[in-house]
This record gives sequence, structure tokens and C-alpha cells, in this order.
Amino acid sequence: MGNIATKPRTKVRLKTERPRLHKVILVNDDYTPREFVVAVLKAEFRMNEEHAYRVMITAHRRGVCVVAVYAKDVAETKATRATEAGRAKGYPLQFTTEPEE
Ligand code: TYC
Repeated sequence: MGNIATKPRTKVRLKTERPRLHKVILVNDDYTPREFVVAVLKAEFRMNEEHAYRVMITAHRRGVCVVAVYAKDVAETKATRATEAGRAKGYPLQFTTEPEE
């Protein structure tokens, strides 16, 4: 009795990897007014006027700008809400998300 050979565990994981953060990305378009983009950035991403203007103008000039990084679900919720705010006014404003490297 009790002579059962047990296989030793060879794969002990010492470290738990942190879930990757996700970037929220603002995409430029030709129709959404600049002031509206700034207002959405302030409301949804809690930016002050200066920070929001800098992010907006960077997307305007370069095509895209990283807004902030969050846990995946938070990034997706914020991107959806911000995109929806533009859509509600008939603007094609787009916020997307992608995992950080
Ligand atoms: N390009 C827009 C304009 O000239 C302003 C704008 C900036 C729109 C950034 C979207 O992500 C954006 N009215």
C-alpha cells in the first residue's frame, strides 16, 4: 500500500506573465472637426486641453497617434465609446486598439 510512483512535475512556472497592455489609436480623417476630436479626447481619456490638442494635431499630421495604453478590455471600451461619440454626430472619427509589443 502507498507504493505509488508519482511523476515529478518538471514544468513549474515560477513567473506569471502580465497580460499585455493595449494601445488606443486615434485615426485621422478629413471630416471630423478638430475641436470635436479635442473634446472627445478630453471627455473619454481625461486629457487637459493642451494634451488633447497635441494628440489631435499629431494624428492630423501623421495619420495616427497613440492616445494611451490600458488593459485590453478598458482599451476596447474606451475606443468604442470614443468612436461612438463621433458616430452620434455623423462623423467618421475612428479609435482602434492594438496590443503593445
Ligand atoms: N483632419 C481633421 C480636419 O482637418 C481633424 C482630425 C484630426 C480628424 C485628427 C480626426 O483623428 C483626427 N478637420
